[in-house]
Amino acid sequence: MSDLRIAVLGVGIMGADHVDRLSSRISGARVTVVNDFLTERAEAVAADIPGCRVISDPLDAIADPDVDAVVLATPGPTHDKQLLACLDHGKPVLCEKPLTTDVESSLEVVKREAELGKRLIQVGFMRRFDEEYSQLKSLLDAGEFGTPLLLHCVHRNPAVPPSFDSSMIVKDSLVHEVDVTRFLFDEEITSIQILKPATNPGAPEGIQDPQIAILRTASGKHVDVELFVTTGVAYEVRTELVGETGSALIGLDIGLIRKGASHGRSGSATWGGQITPGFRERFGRAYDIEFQRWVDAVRSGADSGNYVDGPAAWDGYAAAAVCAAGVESLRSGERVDVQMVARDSIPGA
Ligand code: ISE
Repeated sequence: MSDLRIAVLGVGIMGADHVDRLSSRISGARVTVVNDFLTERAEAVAADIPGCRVISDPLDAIADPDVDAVVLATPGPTHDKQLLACLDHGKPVLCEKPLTTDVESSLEVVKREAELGKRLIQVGFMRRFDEEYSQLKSLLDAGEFGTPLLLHCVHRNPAVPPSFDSSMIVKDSLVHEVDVTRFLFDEEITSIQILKPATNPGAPEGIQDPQIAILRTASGKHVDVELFVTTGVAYEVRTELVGETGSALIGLDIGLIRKGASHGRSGSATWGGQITPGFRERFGRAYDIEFQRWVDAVRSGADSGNYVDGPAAWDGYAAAAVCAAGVESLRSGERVDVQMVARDSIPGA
């Protein structure tokens, strides 16, 4: 079978990383087209990839006959148009979160895909492919903790881009715990409340950081998340699941543990390891697994019409609905119910 020919749209840090992984670590695929709103940036990326061209209009890149499938790493506000173009051309797409930036357009995308009777859209919630999250999910599904009851999550970033405001902490950072909750518990989130503790004096003026998010699921399970994105330290993402018969904790970054004298001197024993500097390092392997599984699913999708192996358009819509309620709670301080249509009201979703 010939290699899947992929267009990568958006080659900032994340998209350029994806071009690199598709070109060096993923089998069965090659990048034939890149696009970016900064043409020079796209040209610099294409120059390193044999057989890769720049197409300056994103919709032309999607339509190009030399493209079988698309990776979207473009800014969120452009996603709805680009996703609809992928659906119009029947091209499978791996879309970095968010699916789209508002609930209505996310629902529109879900409906349009369902009308086609094919599953073409995968959403880039990479944590589902991380080995520790996968292990936790397998233990949970095997009943190792009895009935799952609670999740305690920590999501800390050393810093965020200057464009980040308080609502981005919900839409760009908390969105991962929203997806993790739905993935681990296999149920929808029905309400959310954002608490606003005293802010970090080191955070940029006007940003509510840290935040505490309290989620409640359809069966009444409780999830709490500490979001703190200006720690100045390193990247820390931890999840503790508490169940009826036990608990498990992942994301401890326990690398090298060293005991004994250091530097040849006695009496100066050390213990501990490195903390991951950023999400690209922490989840690098998860991204590789995600991309390999997506490429394999797309290459074998024609018979079944399913070109997805992972979170789908519905998961992107559900995350958008929870985050919209989260932004509302950030404003009001109240608990806000999540507004979603029933999944079975959209046949095929
Ligand atoms: C970023 O976009 C990510 O997806 C990271 O995983 C998350 O930790 C960070 O807060 C986001 O800004």
